[in-house]
Amino acid sequence: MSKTIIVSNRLPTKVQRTDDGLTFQPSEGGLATGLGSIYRQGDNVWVGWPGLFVHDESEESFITQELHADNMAPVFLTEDEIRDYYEGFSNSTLWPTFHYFTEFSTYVDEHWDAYVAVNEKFCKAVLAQSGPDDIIWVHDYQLLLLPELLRRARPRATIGFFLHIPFPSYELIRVLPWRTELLRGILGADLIGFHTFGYMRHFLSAVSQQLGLPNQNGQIETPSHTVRVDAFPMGIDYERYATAAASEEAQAHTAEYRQALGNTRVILSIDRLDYTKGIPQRLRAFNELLERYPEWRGQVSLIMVVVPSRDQVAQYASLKEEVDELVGRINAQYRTISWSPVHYFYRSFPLPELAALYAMADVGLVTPLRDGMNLVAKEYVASRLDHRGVLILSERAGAARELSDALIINPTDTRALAESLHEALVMPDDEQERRMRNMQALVQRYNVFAWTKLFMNQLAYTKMKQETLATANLDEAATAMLLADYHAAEQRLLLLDYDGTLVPFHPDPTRAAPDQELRLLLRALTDNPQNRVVVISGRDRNTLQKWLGHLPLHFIAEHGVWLRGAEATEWELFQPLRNDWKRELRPVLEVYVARTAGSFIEEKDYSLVWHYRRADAELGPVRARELLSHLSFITANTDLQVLEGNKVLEIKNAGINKGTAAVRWLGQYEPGFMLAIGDDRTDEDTFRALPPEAYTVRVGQAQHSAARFHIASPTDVRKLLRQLIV
Ligand code: GDG
Repeated sequence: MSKTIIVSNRLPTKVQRTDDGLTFQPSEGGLATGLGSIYRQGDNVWVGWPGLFVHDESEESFITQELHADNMAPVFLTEDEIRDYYEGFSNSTLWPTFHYFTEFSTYVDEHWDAYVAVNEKFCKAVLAQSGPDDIIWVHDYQLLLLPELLRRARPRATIGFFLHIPFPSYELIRVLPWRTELLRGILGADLIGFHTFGYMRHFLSAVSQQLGLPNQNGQIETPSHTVRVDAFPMGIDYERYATAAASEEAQAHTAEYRQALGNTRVILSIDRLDYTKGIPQRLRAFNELLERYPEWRGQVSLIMVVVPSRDQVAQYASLKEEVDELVGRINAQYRTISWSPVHYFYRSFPLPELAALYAMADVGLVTPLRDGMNLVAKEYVASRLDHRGVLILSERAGAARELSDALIINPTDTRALAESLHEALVMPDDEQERRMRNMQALVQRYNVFAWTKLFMNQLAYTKMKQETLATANLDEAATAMLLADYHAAEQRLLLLDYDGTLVPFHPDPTRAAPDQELRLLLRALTDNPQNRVVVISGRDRNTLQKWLGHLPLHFIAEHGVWLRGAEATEWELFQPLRNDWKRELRPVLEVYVARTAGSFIEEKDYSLVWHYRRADAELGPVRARELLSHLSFITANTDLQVLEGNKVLEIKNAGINKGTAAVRWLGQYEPGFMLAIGDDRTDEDTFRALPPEAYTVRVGQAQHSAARFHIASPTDVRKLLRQLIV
């Protein structure tokens, strides 16, 4: 039976060295709770760093044993690794870049090297725990390379990846020197999850522009597998916060705070110290409120909990200074003997105290400049047992996509934010209740358990679909069978597509001429009198003639329009065809060339092709869709057909395709062995036209293919063909 392995930078337990020896403190984080239901079951396990440095082996094996009993497996990291991989690459390169703070990003090769090495270390640790068919769920930005490393080692494994922080626009990703490796790393997964649709869109766009891999409804075909990308907004453990707020302990704290604050209204903010959280912006807005609405002086306080974090990184130290100074200035200016404008805590609180603060706050103020999701906003909602209170939420937190009943603000708009604070403080009770109840219903339903279940179900479904739709890999066993049938047959027919099959795609199609290796290979195949080798291509006959005409090959050109036998000197038309329509349609294509830099028209005898491989990676497919719909309109009720190929649209006579042409060859020759290899939709016609015993092979990873097998690349195609000539 397969088991499930969770992987994240940190384990859900913090191991600490104290005077009394080692302590094991379970983490209270939302992720740990949500995934608790998974990793604690059966043989499942959570792999991650236990949070301390270990220098002797006996301590290491003690910690390993203790954690093992709780279904955890530690990855021990050194001080240097934490400095370079965690504080360096993760928190000083990826964190600022992914949160749109490129000005804080550092680009240090040694940090990258450490990042690669630690991801490899995690890979080893996961492999030690897992078998070939296990389910592995990797979390967050510290482990972006891990999915791909795991895929290489365990091609059949089911791998999920979830990013907890934003995925930014490609314009930021492209700044990273290691962008290609990072994107490839993530693409090792079968299912990739983000908090919002916007992050997902940015990722798909980056993959398309950086790696040239398009997507269809969030599905990307990589050479090795199909990847699904989707949005899974993370939730919280709703009951945990609702119960904590209702607990006697929390209520005692509330009473205590209330007594100290008197009738003062409370605005609450809680976050880790981070430049992404908009802490200074929030203080400026509060200051603005007191300036614009003097009536609130003495009436409302901001309780601001800031949890110390990452104090090793320079920007965090200067942010701390800025916050200290702003708080000092506001308090110095407005404080009275009986009232403090800002109650500032630079430490963390135990849950019952936190719950008491949530439960009593009139306003929950969440103002990040960027935030993947922001769970504090949801926790505030879950804690309001009286259905009162107003949430003010930054439009740039992932949570804003769901919590539309909050007052959604732009955190840099100080005046508007001050106005929202005022609006929240004067909001009538019934409106507060209506908004709060709506948000509570949503946060309760889409809680962290629902999130975990949805992701795991989608992961299983993605894998199941891959397996049912995918063609079989032409692996060693299948190749051996193919070779045996090939050798046993007296007559063999090989139908070989050209571009994307015998040669890789070239940005300029006129420069994809056969290299010497290919010419020799084709020569050797045709030297065997038992073989009949047909190059079956969409290219025009003159190009095929020029590039390969000197070899005793048979040809099908223009997707079946022209045929030429190896002995023949002339090309023959498959059937009489018209081409006067080209005069009318060419100007339409020219309009699209004029509007799409890099695209161009190829004219063949009986077809017109619009190529967009060299156009902008995002614009090309958009224009192609537009042109396709335009052409479908013009060609309706004619005998023309518009064909979508690999970054091309081709207009041609209907009813003629590679398949119909291939069948003619078949009828004339009656081979005992048939092999057809091709890489795109036009080759599907060939696959479908052949009898079931034929070896039909699609290049690349394709779902919904009529081929029996797939093979990774033109390099592998050549390798296979070489095996036929020995
Ligand atoms: C990432 C993304 C995304 C805070 N102070 C105290 C305390 N906390 C708890 C909160 C909350 C958690 O810390 C913070 O949650 P966030 O959602 O703000 O962010 P992170 O976990 O840092 O980071 C973020 C999240 O992943 C999940 O995907 O939402 O966008 O950056 O749970 O309650 N808890 C206690 N005392 C405190 O003083 N007990």
